[in-house]
Amino acid sequence: MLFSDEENTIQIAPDAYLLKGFLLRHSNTLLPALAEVIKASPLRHMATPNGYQMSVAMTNSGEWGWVTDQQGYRYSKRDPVTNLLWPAMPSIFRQLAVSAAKTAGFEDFEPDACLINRYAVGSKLSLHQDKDEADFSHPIVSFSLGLPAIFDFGGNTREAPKIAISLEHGDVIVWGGRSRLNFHGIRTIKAGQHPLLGPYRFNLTFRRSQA
Ligand code: MD6
Ligand code: FE
Repeated sequence: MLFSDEENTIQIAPDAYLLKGFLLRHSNTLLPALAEVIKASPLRHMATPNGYQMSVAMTNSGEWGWVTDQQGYRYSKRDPVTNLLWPAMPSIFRQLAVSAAKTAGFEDFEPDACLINRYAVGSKLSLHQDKDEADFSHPIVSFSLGLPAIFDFGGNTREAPKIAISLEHGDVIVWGGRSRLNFHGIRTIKAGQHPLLGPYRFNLTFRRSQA
């Protein structure tokens, strides 16, 4: 190994860490599991409460899934497209998310939701807070796969200064505690081809949605 785990764990804010390359050795198990989830609950462009269609395509796995429509943002046990429960969270997803949380100092993370975002070239995610979960004492664990992206990470208000973080295939961000409600977003994805995922970036965010 070129670097120790410690050298790959970079603090980006209070209680927020970038785990550089954390998933790199696991593509061969993660990607087939991702494909299975997407087969059961296909990626779709959801509508925001004010009627726009998101440029990012989404689906979920786990007991709960994040959804948005004209009624607002919320967690739902069922996929509104299939009317079935969301596909179970693959055990490789859960194991890696729990292990990443531990590496960042969050010992008892038990995710009940995994939101899957697929970014095509040209898509982006505007600055937002993740605040639809019941208890902000739980962290969020975020996996980056495929094309690279620039992640803007701000503070507790929309206007607070932001840092730009480059996220590549295999990177994980864990954040919680004092940074849990920080504003963040993904800048427009640039054209490219990833050897495993083609012209796409996938992001998996693991959350504890219920108390
Ligand atoms: C993304 N991620 O990386 C979007 N939210 O595509 C998020 O919005 C996010 O990465 C909360 C915590 C980590 C994240
Ligand atoms: Fe977010």
